[in-house]
Amino acid sequence: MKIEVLQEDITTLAVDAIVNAANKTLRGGGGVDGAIHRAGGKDILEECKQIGGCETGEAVITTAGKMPARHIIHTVGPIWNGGGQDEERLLKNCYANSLRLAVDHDLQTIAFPNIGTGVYGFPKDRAARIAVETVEPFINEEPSIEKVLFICFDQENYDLYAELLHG
Ligand code: AR6
Repeated sequence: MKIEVLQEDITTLAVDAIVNAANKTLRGGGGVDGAIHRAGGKDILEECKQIGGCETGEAVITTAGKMPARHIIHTVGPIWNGGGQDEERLLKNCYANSLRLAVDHDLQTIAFPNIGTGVYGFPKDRAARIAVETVEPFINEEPSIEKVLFICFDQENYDLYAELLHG
């Protein structure tokens, strides 16, 4: 299986890239973004400042500072506003653009958090379905990606992903 579901702190993983659920400013924040900047140290913020910012659904890459991962792919999820503002397509773009960036940088193992499902309020069941339905076909057609880890911090997300992937 190229996909695994784990209940972990994403900052502890020794993978080629961990994905950050950032905001458009790339200046850090709460949730997983805060945890990543705390664990990785201040060099990450410096790199983010150089990049400048990131649009919703897009992705950018930095090093991972003091964390065991090699890189951080920062992507910006949509703020959930009822579903009528293209939120689903934008969340799909987060997963697809992060994977494209990973391929462009020859990264083979990637860990995703549950983008959008915390502060940004995206319904967890819909977000999990979008994540799996975007990542699965992408990596089936992209042999350079060896492993994708879905890192579920809370039990509800873990159960949703386990059900989607293992029934
Ligand atoms: N490891 C893995 N997952 C985590 C961790 C962790 N250490 N900490 C939290 N999560 P959120 P969003 C989960 O709010 O909804 C920030 O302020 C968390 O349980 O981090 O995309 C940014 O700067 C949830 O399931 O991201 C933005 O302003 C998931 O990560 C805004 O929040 C995503 O929750 C982005 O909001």
